[in-house]
Amino acid sequence: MKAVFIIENVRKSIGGVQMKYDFLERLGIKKVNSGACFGEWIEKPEGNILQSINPATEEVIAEVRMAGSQDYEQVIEAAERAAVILRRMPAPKRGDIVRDLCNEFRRHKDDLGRLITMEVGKIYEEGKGEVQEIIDFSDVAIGHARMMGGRVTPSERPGHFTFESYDPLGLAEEITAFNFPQAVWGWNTLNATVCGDPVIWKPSLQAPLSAIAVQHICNRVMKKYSIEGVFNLLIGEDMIIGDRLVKDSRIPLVSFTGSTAVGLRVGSLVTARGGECILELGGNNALIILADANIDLAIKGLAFGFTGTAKQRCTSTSRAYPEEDIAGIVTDRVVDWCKSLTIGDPLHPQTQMGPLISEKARANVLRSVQKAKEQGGEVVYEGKPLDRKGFFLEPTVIYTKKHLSIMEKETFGPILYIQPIHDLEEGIALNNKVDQGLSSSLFTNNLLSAFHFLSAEGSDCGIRNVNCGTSGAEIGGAFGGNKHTGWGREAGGDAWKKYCRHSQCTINWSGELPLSQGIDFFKNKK
Ligand code: UN1
Repeated sequence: MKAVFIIENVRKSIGGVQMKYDFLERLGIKKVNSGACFGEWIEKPEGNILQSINPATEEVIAEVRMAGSQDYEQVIEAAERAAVILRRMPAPKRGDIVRDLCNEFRRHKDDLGRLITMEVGKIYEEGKGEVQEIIDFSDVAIGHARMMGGRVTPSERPGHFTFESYDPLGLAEEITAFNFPQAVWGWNTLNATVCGDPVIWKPSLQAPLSAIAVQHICNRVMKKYSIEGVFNLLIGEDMIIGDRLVKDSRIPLVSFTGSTAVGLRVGSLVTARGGECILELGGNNALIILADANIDLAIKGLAFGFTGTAKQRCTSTSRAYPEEDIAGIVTDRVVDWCKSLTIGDPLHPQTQMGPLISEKARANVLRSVQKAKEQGGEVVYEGKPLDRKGFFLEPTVIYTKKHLSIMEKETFGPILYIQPIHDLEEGIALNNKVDQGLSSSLFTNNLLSAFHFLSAEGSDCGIRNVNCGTSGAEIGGAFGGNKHTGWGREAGGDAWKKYCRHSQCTINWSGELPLSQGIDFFKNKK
């Protein structure tokens, strides 16, 4: 690959046509960046050089010098020192840090969104949406900082007072994927911060600049507080940095987002050393459409679900199950959508779908299409790679009357399977048939069907929607999946508790020592 540095164009361009890229400078991105930081950048980390590639142009945006073993130790030690300071800081004060961060994210939303677009290829609208997730979640986290109390429970013993207490856990490590290169850091970090845990972030090697830009923001905010080591970055190879982070018993909590295969291995390594995990792994999400549904809505839900973000969300829609009577019309409308879809430069305001992250990702989708054909799937719309630079691939739609084993596998790229169903029961059974259990949708205007789907006998996924698509969850709610999609929740709901040490506390002010369960241990000694 020819290394044409976009970042060099920035310098050449001052006053010239390439000025649109000057946002990279505003975000602190240089031609060669350090990939190790604990508030201060480690100037020359000892790891190899990593190139960040724009998947829409195949140009190198900038380079990163990755972290090595010495850098690792320096960062973890700074984080340990910060843990002592955060532990003493009242939670509402930790909320102030999040508020300051949030203000910076608001200020830089467009620039950060543009960087996401440039580095991972999602359209600018969605790039900004991702930053908005951090802003939205900041509000939730700031609220937690004043609200995250435990319950006071009535004691069974006279003169006793019992309550739950949530205290800082210690260090939290976050290993994130390319497809949400900032937001997933955001949910985890903002919860961790208000709970009092310094964070060590190992971002995807396919999106290092997004992480560096975020780290610059964190550094600026933390200068005001004169504390190092609260927000830390280690960009490094899996075998050098990732493996070490996962096995490091100084880090009690590991939040991992990525494939099921890797996630299950991370989970077993972390639990084997007594650590705790939040795992957000593969999705393979289904959308059921009953004959009574508003078809226009369902098609919109499907369209965003399988072509939004080039179907590279964990929540993207892979499988559509329309009732038999409407299967033909649903298929035709999905094909019409594919024909009308604007694919191209993700920075262009008209574009609806940008490139996939890499050539490997594109080849992987084409392989899945091939397998679906071999298994008897009928290709009703066959996506071709675009004849231009960049990893662009049109969507593919496969129609099948029977379940295909390829439908049990998540393909991270634009492929949709459509299988007609007899009724809701069959739709739910097929929805639940796969190992993954992240998101699910039902489109219907029938109240009974809606509640059935949302009941214990309905969808078994962590996210269950009626009349809205599988992707694009609001972040005030708990985010995560069941079965092979993961353990635990991130973002809203009760997810914050996972970042805390949990204690049940009792104070006895009775002057006696009554035992619980009514045990009279001292009856012979009165
Ligand atoms: C992911 O794809 O890893 O619900 C996260 C959504 C987004 C988050 C997706 N809020 O689609």
